[in-house]
Amino acid sequence: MWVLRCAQGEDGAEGGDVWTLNAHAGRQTWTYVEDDSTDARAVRAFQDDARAAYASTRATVRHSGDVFMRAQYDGRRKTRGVETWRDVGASRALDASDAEVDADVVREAMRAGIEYYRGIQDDDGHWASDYGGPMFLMPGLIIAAHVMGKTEEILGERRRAEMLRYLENHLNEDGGVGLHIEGHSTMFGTVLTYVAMRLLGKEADAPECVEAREWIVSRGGATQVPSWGKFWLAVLGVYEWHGLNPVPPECWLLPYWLPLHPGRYWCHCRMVYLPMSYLYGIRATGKPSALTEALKKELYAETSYDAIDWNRARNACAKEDLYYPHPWIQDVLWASIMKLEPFLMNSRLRKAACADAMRQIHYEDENTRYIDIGPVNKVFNMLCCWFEDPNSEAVKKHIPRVADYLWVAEDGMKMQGYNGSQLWDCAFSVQAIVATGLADEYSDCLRLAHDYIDKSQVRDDCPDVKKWYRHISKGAWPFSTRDHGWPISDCSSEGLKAALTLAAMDEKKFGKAIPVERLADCVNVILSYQNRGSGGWATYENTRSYKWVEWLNPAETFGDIMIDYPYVECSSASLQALCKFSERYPHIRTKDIAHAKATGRKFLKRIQRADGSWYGSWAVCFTYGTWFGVLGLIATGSTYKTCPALRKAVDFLLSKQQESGGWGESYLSCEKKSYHELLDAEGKPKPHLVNTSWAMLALIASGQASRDARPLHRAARSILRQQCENGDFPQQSIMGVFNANCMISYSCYRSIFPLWALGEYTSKVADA
Ligand code: LAN
Repeated sequence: MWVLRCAQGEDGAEGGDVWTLNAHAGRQTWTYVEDDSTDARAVRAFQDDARAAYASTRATVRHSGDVFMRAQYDGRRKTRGVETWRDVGASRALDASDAEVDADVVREAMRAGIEYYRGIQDDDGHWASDYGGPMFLMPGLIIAAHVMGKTEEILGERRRAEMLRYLENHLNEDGGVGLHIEGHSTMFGTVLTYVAMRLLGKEADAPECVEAREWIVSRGGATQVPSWGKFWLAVLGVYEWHGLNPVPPECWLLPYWLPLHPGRYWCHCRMVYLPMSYLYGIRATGKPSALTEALKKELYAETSYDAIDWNRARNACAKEDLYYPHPWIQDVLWASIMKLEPFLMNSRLRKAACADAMRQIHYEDENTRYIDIGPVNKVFNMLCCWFEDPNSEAVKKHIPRVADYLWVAEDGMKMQGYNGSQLWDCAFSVQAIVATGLADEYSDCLRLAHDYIDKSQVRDDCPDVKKWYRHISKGAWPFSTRDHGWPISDCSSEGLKAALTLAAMDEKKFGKAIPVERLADCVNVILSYQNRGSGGWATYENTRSYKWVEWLNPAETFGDIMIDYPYVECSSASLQALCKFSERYPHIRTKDIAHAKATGRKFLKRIQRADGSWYGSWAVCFTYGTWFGVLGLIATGSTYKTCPALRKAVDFLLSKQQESGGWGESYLSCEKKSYHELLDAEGKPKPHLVNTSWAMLALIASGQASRDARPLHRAARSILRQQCENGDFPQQSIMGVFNANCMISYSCYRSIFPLWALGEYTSKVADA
């Protein structure tokens, strides 16, 4: 089924040609369609407005996520109920008072919110949304397509035009580009964007290129780019391989008992360094061309390319990019391996190691239906397959799956951080809508969502899991789609929580419950994820090695990437899911769940900070972590009266409430690991709908309503005040994060969490 959404045609194109989004079993693909129907014309007119509005606000709010990702939602909006809430709600909600908000007002606001949100639900039951943010992903794809000589086939003219628009839109005022859309300029972002713009056809003397080049060269040139940037440049043929620290594929042949074995790394790290090691092992380099020769001249500060000191370049990194500086031990290690490299290069060992890496790459491709675990290894794996055999079936299967990562919005076409956040958003959406108490009115929407949850559960393990360093996945839920299939602890848990919620509702209205055997499979996965040592849960696998392995982290821009650490989010979600399951099926895995509860609870308490908060690793930041911490404690038996840890957490949250009644946290909290208030242009605290909702959800769960409901009334007002006339909520600054330093957009959060918080507000506060 084709869905017309934000359409972004070529400037000046005739008729109603539009970008359309196709969603099937969660797979999202954007296609440019020539269409002259009235609908298409209307959508095109709408997209032109959105783009113009975006372009005009960009100058002033350049890096604030405030203006992004609004327009794509309006294609199918429904407006029933909106006027009512405006009339009844806004005027009363706006006055700043501590009094309870009238229940009818809240209900009308929630209705308007759900009406809007269900209008953008896809026919397969999930909510498609923009999962962009990082700026270092798309250039890799553009470089790969160029090296493969398949720019036309992989990117095409329409995509290239939108990609160029996107890159230009995210140039900072100083001419550079950040690691992510809201970040300060970095060498990584700027060099890769520069190369991408040039490969997309922009001339070196275009003003955007001149400015970006100036940014690069004035800071020492592309030798200062972090190691992942160096790697891409080497593949393109505009950087020398001996100017890179080694990535020897032989490390895969080490015995697994070594804590340093790559099979023990965090799966994202492992899956990126795997194809990198193959490409490094064969020194995979694109053909030289006039353009690559030109780039060799443009990117560097030295008088000529031949004058570059590659040995010095190996460890060079611009200060703007340095988040995790190499410890000296790494420099010693790489220098020693560099000495061995000439002997390894054409050896039989190298051949065997590359063959082994290639087998693992094919395994990953086949078990994710060529989507791969993430956008980085997707592109590297495709390139490996091409270097192995440019005419292979593998290359043919890879190319159509590029579309799964591309998203069009008013800022242009971007490469997303994953193939979407489908299951994750859907599982939260179900819980949020049910919490509003309006489920009966929106049973059609929940029934569809139920279908998505049902269909996206992973039904089997991958073959020979141990041999390929994989964890079990039968019964798990993925973050995005079943096709992708990598299991995750908290996605499984939120999937299970949503499934259990729906299973308790009328089957005739809300769809058939998932059979208990399949829910028990999920419980089995969640239990298997708990780490014996810490008692906590990591993301995709168990923690397989020690924290000190982080010394080997070669990626200067990312922190905490080497092993899969236990996190408050994953642990709390797992505990909540296990407890919810136990309530409903007290006789299944009783002992195991009781043990997990007791040890998991200890873990949560142990990692709570002295100020009562928890650091959130996957969204901004302490409000997010503390929401999980609080719900985990409550699920495992805490009450405000009996648990000092819970009381401390509540005090922490209350201490951060702004005068406006909301909470607002800056992404700097993630980077700096201390609480940073979100500020407006004048430096005053600014509320964020999503932070406000997390704080509210935690406080309400702790029983705040019966102690002192006034902070909750003020928080509810803050949310209501910000709702848009059409029932939507504004997209505010970026809320997702990974590896402490890179931000990523969760565009559905602005709908899900305010609804959820208002829902809990009406039920719990009214009851108190
Ligand atoms: C994600 C997205 C989802 C996220 C949650 C489920 C929300 C979290 O609770 C656990 C971690 C997880 C699964 C997660 C890990 C890191 C990911 C995969 C991402 C943030 C999406 C993109 C990111 C990935 C590492 C980006 C590619 C970049 C590299 C540095 C390899």
